[in-house]
Amino acid sequence: MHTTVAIIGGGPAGLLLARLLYRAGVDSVVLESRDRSYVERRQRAGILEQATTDVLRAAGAGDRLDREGLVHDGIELRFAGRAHRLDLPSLTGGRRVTVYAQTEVVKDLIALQLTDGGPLFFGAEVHSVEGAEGTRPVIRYTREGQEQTLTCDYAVGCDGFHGIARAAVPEAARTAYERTYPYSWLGILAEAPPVHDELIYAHSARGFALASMRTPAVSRLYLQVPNGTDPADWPDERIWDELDARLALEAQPDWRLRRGPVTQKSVLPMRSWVTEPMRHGRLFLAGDAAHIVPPAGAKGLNLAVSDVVVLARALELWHTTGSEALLEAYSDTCLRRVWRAEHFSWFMTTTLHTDPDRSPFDTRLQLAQLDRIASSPHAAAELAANYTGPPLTATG
Ligand code: RFL
Ligand code: PHB
Repeated sequence: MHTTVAIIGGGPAGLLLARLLYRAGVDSVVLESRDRSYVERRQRAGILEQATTDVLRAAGAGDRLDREGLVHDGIELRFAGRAHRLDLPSLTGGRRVTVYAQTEVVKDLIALQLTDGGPLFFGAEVHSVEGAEGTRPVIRYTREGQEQTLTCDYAVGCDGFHGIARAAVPEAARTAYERTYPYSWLGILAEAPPVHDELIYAHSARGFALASMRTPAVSRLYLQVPNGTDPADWPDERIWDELDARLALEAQPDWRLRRGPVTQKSVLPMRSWVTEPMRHGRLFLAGDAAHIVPPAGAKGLNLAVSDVVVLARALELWHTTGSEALLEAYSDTCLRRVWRAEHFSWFMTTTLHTDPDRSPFDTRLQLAQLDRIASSPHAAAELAANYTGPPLTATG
């Protein structure tokens, strides 16, 4: 089989790329190793930047997003027992974010692709990408126990951090930049209405906590925990008690989260990581296959979306005119936005978490920084601009 663009991975990056290419009249095939229900259920991101919702709408995937997505005009920072709201539109000239789970984005894109789009194969595990330096890369994969090959004009690795596409770039041709952190997140999904109508990011001496949501009836909550934590050591009541303690407000001693049945519980390590360049010959990397951010900045899914928007435009230009100009620029164009998001995600992480090796001096610096954000419109505007994300322009 031959296709114009072979897409490895059917997460948000691969699915949206397929959608954008289909609308631009460029053939593609998506190869996804997992089955459909696994991909649709994987609990991950929750916050979509304005540019991301604009792209999803323009791609025809905006109907349910517009009906069910929760548009948020603010976030709350809690530290030193006090709450400070950042009003996103007034700080950014009108930009907002939307709470709409990655699971729902993925469901919408899969449904569209299967009813009106190119081939999307589940259970198709790619083993290798060969010939990226030539004119016709070859993808080898297994599906239904059969070894298969797919040739293409361009291959795109949208196969996430643990994918195989990156390995097709010789080690000498790539550089990785990495930072790990001495803490993880314990995340739960609970059938309990969110306690507040906006997200709460809390700094406390006991560690970071985040109160997010999925729907008006479902909360998504996170606690900073040590690396290597076993979720079994955190019975539900212990989690709720700890969340209450970390989110406590001095002026409202009776403030408590609303509790409900916990339906999912997992521990997520965090890391910052970028591989450069994001292209090798006719192989491109997009989304988590090329870069990872710690989740406190809510940027991972949004970066995956901005990468594939840039790539779809570049492939469309090549397809209609033969010009490779935008393909040549792809890596540099994306990396600019990627490094901005890396910096912001690192900043949110290190400002809000309790480092086990911190000194009291470090904690005072964190509090001084948070106080600056709460009291200076300039500092607040900088955070709000990063949180809502820059617009997607022709140059990324
Ligand atoms: P994905 O979603 O990992 O998809 C990769 C797909 O490739 C498939 N695959 C293969 N297929 C074929 N052959 C192979 N050999 C393959 N190897 C892998 C996999 O099965 C999978 O389906 O990468 P993608 O598309 O780049 O999307 C990236 C996002 O998933 C990720 O950045 C976000 O979830 C990060 N993230 C957040 N991002 C946000 O923008 N806002 C948030 O609020 C946010 N919160 C989060 C997050 C990530 C989290 N975790 C679990 C790390 C919260 C959490 C807890
Ligand atoms: C989430 O709802 O999963 C979420 C929200 C904001 C973040 C990270 C995760 O910064």
